[in-house]
Amino acid sequence: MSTSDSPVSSQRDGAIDSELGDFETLEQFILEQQDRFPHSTGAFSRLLRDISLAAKIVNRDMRKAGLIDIYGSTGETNVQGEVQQKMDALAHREFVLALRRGGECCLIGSEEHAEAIPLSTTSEGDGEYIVLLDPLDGSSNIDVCVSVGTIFSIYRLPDDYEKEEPELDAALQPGTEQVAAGYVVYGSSTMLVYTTGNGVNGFTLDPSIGEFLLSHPNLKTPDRGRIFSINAGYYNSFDGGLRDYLDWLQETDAESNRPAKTRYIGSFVSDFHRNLIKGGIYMYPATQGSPSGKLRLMYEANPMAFIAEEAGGRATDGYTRILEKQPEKLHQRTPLYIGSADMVRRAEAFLQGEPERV
Ligand code: P6P
Repeated sequence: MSTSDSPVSSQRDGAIDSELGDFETLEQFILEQQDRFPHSTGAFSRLLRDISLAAKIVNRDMRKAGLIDIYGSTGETNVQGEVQQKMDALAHREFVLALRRGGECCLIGSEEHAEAIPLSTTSEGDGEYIVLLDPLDGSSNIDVCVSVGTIFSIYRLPDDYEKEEPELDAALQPGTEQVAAGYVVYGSSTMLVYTTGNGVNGFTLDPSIGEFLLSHPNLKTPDRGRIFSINAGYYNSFDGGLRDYLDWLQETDAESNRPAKTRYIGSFVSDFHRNLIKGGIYMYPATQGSPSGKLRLMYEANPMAFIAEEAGGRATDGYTRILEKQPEKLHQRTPLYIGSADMVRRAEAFLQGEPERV
């Protein structure tokens, strides 16, 4: 009798199969994607590996934040004038360390650092990639166990860049020039979602083996949904067209599946991820407190806009496609309307005074 027929081995195999499943790891997926580009050197694959390593370390610390005294603030404020949380500083440090050690990144722009950070990495010279980073978005939610996230955007150092050491000007490229973008959501499970311009793929961390496993291949977002995410507390300071749009969403009309539902976590990554899967729109418009909006173009709006468009969605500032905005500063902000394409188009129509346009 072959062992594979014995009741014990078949039971054991069955248990093993159900445990491991036929999931593909992030590393295997990255290498497969690399094989599609015959001239690839593997540098980009190693860069993604470095980012996923830092994400696992941040995840590890996040899951025990209350036990290792990393709740609360550092007592500092970041370049945005916002109170810096201890986890913000820790996440920033982990990503910078991983990218420095990995040797594929030559410049980092981080929400947690006023200036761009050059990484002279190896004796053979610098890496060829630039990484823009929000190390931990929504971090004020950590102390109350609400999900948060990391957002990253990757550019190539321009071939004709002449300065010996890369500076900020090398990073100030429109979002259309991104070679990759992604986010990590530290939620009920930890997921890494990214695109390189060939669709969007989501990987769930299996902490028992320390691997991100392909759980959401070729993610597409619905053209419309029933969810809108906005801080309604600022309603009175919103543009009239936006107030009209919010009023429209809350009217009762069964044919157009209204009233819509409001869901607003206060963590952009979490609101974005839910809307990506279920359909919906996230809005952070210009307000009295944030006349240019609150979200940052380089390391929040652009990467998420790349992902949204790759998943069939849309992202604008109400008037201009996010990916086509020419950045002037590392930390510049932008109004942001992002998510299901039909919902973003309708928001634009209201903002532009043509509500009947769609
Ligand atoms: P408000 C977190 O600080 C953040 O940048 C986003 O993650 C979130 O959606 C937004 O700000 C929340 O801002 O003004 O509604 O508290």
